[in-house]
This record gives sequence, structure tokens and C-alpha cells, in this order.
Amino acid sequence: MKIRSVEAIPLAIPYRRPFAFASGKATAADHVLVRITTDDGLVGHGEAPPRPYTYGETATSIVTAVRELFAPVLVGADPFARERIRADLARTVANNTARGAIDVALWDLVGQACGQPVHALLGHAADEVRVAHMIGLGTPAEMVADAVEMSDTCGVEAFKVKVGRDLAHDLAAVRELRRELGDSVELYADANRGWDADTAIVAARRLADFHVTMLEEPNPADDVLGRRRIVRESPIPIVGDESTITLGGVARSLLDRDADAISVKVARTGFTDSAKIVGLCEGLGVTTVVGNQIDGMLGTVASTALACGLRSLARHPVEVTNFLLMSDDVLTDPPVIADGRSGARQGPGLGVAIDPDKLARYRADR
Ligand code: MUC
Ligand code: MG
Repeated sequence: MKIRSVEAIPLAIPYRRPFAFASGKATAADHVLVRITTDDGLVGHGEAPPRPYTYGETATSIVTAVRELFAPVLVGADPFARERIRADLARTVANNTARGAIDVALWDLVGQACGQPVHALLGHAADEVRVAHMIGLGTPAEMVADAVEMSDTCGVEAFKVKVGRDLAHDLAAVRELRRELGDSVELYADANRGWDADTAIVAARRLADFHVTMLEEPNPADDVLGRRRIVRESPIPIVGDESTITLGGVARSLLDRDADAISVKVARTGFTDSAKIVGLCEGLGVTTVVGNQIDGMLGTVASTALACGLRSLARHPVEVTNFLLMSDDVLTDPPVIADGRSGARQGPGLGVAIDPDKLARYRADR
């Protein structure tokens, strides 16, 4: 089997409402759909969500990188040769979500060729996983309303709370969430690098009082000594996300004691490097959780497949609800969150199909 074509299709899909966090705000899904077609007619898909505040990519840069840098390397290659392709693509740096989407599309093709779903190819750790909902920044009342809606409608019992602003405001939101949701619900926090080290240390201690279980990216990790002080002083594990976006970056962060746990995201490391990161962390006894890049439906399906493939990931709630922010998307059958859980697709590859009418409606290049 050989790759015949690689396409990068920019989409523009409105959100029902913006999603805000300390390092930025997402107001619409300007994702790029990567479509890889083989000489025997198989079609694999991946999704790249541009996050300039994390990777420096835009929809335009993703389309350009796929078309001009990566497609020439991929056309003619065997989709099964993921290690060789990984080495070839690695000659171009950065462009993280462009690479992640290509890797997801390759696994989609491999699964279709084998007649196996991706989570089975990865190791079939589970057929469904618990879900965590990521609560964007807002007033305490707005954040509580978001959590209660997800609890009532989808049975969600774990939440990642955006913090990283004025500490008193953040703590007021966490206090109200704990009061409204009760003690049995899992809460963890993500500051998206919004605090300085001194504030972050105080915040970690106060969040622990509300039984918040983890704190993601409390300060910019480039404040190296500040981050080490936070990791040393914090009563709860510090999670790497923006500062641990590659296999090497994870290794450096863990060896430098800049993180206690790692968020793994198919949007940036696909399945191949996500599995390598999980293996590294398993060997070191470091917790890994599947994070959310405010993915669309396709990224959501891929994230669930990753978590259901690997035991270390299946143990923890998976952040796969924020596709619900979008007013629509291009999959024929949307992911379903029920009883606080998300199930792996049983069809070969990702088990997804693209609705041609919706693709025509939302593609931004025509
Ligand atoms: C996260 O964990 O940081 C923030 C920006 C983005 O793209 O994803 C969120 C989640
Ligand atoms: Mg994060």
C-alpha cells in the first residue's frame, strides 16, 4: 500500500460560545482536516486545531506545512512505515498539530487496512473510559452552571477547572464548584502558565484544601527555578502540558523535576509519539492523562481511542467533551458522552466517516 495524496482542508465552524483560559480564548473552530488517500483507495483522516499560544501554528501555517513540507515526504510512502515516516517528518521542527494530524490519519489507514480499530492496535486496554469536562474561565456562577449541565446531561463526574487569573477569583470559582458538585466529584486545575511562582505555590496549597487533585502548568516553565520551587513546594502533582509537547520535552521536564505528571494529546503527538511518551512515563512511574486541545469530533474520537488503547491512560478520566462547544462538525456520527463515559469506536481505524455536505459547507478554502 502506498500513499497517493495528502490534503490539508481548512475548516471554519462556529462555537456555541467562546472558550477562555489564562493563555488565550478560542472563539471558533478553524481546524485543518488532514486527508491521506492510498493507491488502493483507503482514506485516513486527522484533525489539526491551530493553537498559536501553545505551538505558534495557525490554520494557514498548518495547511502550508502539510502541503509543502510533509506531503512530499509522505506521497509514495507505505502508511505502515510510521517509524520511517516519523524520522522523515522530524527533519522539520515544530508544526506540532500538523504532525499530530498526519500521524492520526496514518493510524486510521493502518487500522482500515488491518480491519482493526486503533485502540485495539494500541493494546485494547478498555472499550470505554471515564470522561473529564474542561470548564473554561468565567464567573463562578457561569463555571458552576457549565459543570452542572455536563453532570446532569452527560453524567460527568470529573472536571478540569481553568484557573490562572486573579487568585481570589479562581479560588471563589473552585469553592463554588466544590460546594455545588459535592466531595465525590474529581476536580483538577489548569492555570495555562498564568501565575508567577510565588502565587502558584500559594494557589497549589489553597486548591489542595478543596481536594483539587492536580495542577497543570501553574507558571511559565521557562521560569525554570520558579517551576522547580513550585514542584517542590506543591502538595499536589504539577502536570506538564504546554511545556511537555514532545517526547524529548517530556524527558527533559521529568529529569529536571519540572513536572510530576504529563498531559498527552493526540492533537500534537498523534498515536505514535503519544504511545512513546506513555511508555517513558510508565517506566518512570509518572502519571499520564489524556488532555484536550479543544478538539473537534475527530480529535475527540482519536483521544478516546488513545485512552482505550493504553492502560496507563485508561485509568484516568479523559478530556473529551469540548467538541460540544462547536455548533456543528464534519463527522457523520458525532461522539456520544453518556453516564460520564466515552466509548471507543469499534469500526476499523478511527471508525469515522466525513459527511461530504458538511465538509462542503464548512471548508474555508472554497
Ligand atoms: C489545556 O489543557 O491547556 C487550552 C488551550 C487549548 O488549546 O487547550 C486548552 C486545554
Ligand atoms: Mg492544559
